[in-house]
Amino acid sequence: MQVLRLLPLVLASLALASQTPLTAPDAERVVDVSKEPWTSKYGSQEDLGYSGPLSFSHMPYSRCLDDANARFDIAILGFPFDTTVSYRPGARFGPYGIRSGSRRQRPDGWTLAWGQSPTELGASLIDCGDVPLSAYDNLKALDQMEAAYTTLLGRPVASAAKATRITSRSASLALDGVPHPAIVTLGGDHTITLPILRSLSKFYGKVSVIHFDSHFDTGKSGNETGKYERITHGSYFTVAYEEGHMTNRSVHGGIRQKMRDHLQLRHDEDVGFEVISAEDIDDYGLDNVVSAIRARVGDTPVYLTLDIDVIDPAFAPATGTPEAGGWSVREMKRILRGLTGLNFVGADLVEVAPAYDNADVTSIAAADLVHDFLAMIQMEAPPPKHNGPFLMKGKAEL
Ligand SMILES: [Mn+2]
Repeated sequence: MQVLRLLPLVLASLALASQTPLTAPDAERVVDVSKEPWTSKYGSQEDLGYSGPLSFSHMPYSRCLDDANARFDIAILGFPFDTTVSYRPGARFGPYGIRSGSRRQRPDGWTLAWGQSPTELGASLIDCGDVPLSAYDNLKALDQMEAAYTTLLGRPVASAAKATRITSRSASLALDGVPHPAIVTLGGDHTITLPILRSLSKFYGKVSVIHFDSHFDTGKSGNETGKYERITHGSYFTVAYEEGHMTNRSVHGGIRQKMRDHLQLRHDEDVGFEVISAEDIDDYGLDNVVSAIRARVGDTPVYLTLDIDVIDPAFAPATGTPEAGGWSVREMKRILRGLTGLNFVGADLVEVAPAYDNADVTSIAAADLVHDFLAMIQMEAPPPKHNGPFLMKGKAEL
């Protein structure tokens, strides 16, 4: 008890001590890090796979909306939003989960499948953090997402227009003829794609959407519903099409949801989509699926959006509306490689809800797919097949 009575006195004297200014000579002391015990003996304070602040793949991190000096060609951006879901909530933790799943990745990670790493391809990469979104007012949150996305799209790029594929493509497609950064957004429930399309159309006009998902997401928005209810993670594409942000050359891949009736297909076509089902990969083969997607979007500006529920729940259980019978992660990765060289102006990965995960499998798969996005949107053409050890036999070097 005696000690407790003395505690306020001790705390007060500690506070006083911490307010005492450093003496001038110490404040001006020049520090040579290289001669200090840590650096001289062990080198730099490097992040390990399981340590460091949580940025995507240990990229440089900045709160870009606040930081006018942040310069980048490709930005990772988190939209922690999940208040328009129809089944299990939790995707507001998606950006955290995907970053967490990326801890063993680095942006210079080189793979046999790509024969490249995202950093080798030249674009300047940054993680711009998460946007603080209203969890109570969906219309406000949609406006916040559009404002944030438009802010970053309007920022000057880091590289000269002709220096990288990503900046030269952006300059050639943009309505103002100037290169704009590419943003890879981590969702969030799928409604986040609506404010993104609203923003992109200001810079590029109408875009075609490549949409990987087990669900159509082209539900009728319905005039009979209220202003909040009409925009959900199952209807946002209808709203985006009606508002004029999309071409009629979009395509779904991996669809397998149960429909109310076949008329849903007609409405899907009316809002600009062609359907590739989950089973088409067996009936037509993976290469034909890739060719069909490429032919569909052609040379239009392309936005890629991937709902993690396109992947079979065996590989990615942590999502809001799981559907059995999906593609494997390896199949999805192969399709993404096949799409390299299209006119990508941005991409997102959505609907990761880490609370339903087991041993981080969904987060790790999602982070790996985002790593693939970073190569896919930069390279000129798909990497050659079998760019692996079998072809290297008998070769002195790559
Ligand atoms: Mn879905």
